[in-house]
Amino acid sequence: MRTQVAIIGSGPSGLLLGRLLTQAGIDSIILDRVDAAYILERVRAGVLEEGTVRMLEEAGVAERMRREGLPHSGFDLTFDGRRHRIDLESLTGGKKVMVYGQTEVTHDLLDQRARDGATSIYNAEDVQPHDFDGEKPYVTYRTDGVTHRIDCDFIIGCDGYHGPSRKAVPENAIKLFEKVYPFGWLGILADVKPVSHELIYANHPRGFALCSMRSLTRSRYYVQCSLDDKVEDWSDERFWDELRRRLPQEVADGLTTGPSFEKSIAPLRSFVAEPMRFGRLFLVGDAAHIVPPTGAKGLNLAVSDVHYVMEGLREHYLEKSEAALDAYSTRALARVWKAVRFSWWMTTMMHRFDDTGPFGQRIQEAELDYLVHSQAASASLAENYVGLPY
Ligand code: FAS
Ligand code: PHB
Repeated sequence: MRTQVAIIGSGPSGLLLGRLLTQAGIDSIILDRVDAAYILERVRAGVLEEGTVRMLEEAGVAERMRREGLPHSGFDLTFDGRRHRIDLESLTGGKKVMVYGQTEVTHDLLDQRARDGATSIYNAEDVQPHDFDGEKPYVTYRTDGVTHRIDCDFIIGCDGYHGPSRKAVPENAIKLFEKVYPFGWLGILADVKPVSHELIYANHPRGFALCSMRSLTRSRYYVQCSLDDKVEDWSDERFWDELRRRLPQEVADGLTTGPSFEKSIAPLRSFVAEPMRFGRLFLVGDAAHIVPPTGAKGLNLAVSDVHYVMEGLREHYLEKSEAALDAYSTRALARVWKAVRFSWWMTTMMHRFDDTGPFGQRIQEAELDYLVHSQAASASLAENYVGLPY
């Protein structure tokens, strides 16, 4: 088998890149170790930056998002029993974010790829990139016990943190940066009315909490939890009780509770691999970087990587230029590190660490008090949250 671009990973970055390549008349094959149904079961991100919305519109897959998505012009910070709104729209000269679940984005991209009739190979075992330091890279994989080979011009690793692409790079050719946070996020989905029309990020001595949503009738809530916790340790009753304790009374009093239909614990880490290109292998999205979800950056960074690598592939095939491909890693990493910093900063300000203690709590509250009363500080938070320019 042969294609121009072999994409490993059928998550949002692989699917979006595949769609943009199809629109440009460039052939691609997407491989994934699981199937589409499994991918759609994952509950992940909820907030899209304006740049992500633009990319989905460019890909021609924004119609349902425009119909069902929730444009948000601000969010609340709560701390010390107080509640303050960060007015994103006024602080950024009109920018907003779009609340529309990653699951829905993936669904829309999967439907589009099917309409395009482009090739995706699911349940592909032992996918491996080869010879990407030369001019003739190829990918191997196994299905039904038979090993197959795909010859290609480029391999794009959209295979997430645990995928084979980054791991195929020789150790002496890659530099890894990592910070693991000493807590996780316990998240639930429940078909109950969200407690607020916008998101609420809560700092509390008991730990962080986040009130989000997927629609006006489906809520997404998170509480910071111990890494020793297991989902079975958290009944719905315990979750709702803990969430109430971490919110100001007027918010807690307005909470609508109900049975959760999804409950999971995600570990938090900051991670960056440098560089993001190795000959004809390009790392995109979670394959190259991971951020704690506090700043709602993970999915959005994957999309800006797709923007940069697509510019390079378009120039290679349509303009016979290598400039944008050669610039990919530098351009992508410049934006990645700013988002990694912002996500680390928000996580550090909002969460309870083992050594936070009473002094650390006061420092966090003082930083938040300064932030919500300073136009300059709020504007800095807002411009990072809506997404820095590509
Ligand atoms: P993905 O991980 O989405 O996709 C990678 C794909 O590669 C998967 O389909 C996988 O099956 C495939 N793959 C892996 N190994 C393979 C192999 N060996 N062979 C073939 N295919 C392979 N971001 C936010 O902004 N907000 C959030 O709230 C948020 N919550 C998250 C919760 C969790 C539990 C996780 C893990 C991540 C969360 N993220 C969040 C980040 C997340 O949204 C990612 O940034 C986003 O999925 C990145 O997309 P991709 O780079 O496409 O990687
Ligand atoms: C979500 O809705 O899942 C979500 C929203 C904002 C975040 C993280 C997660 O910062």
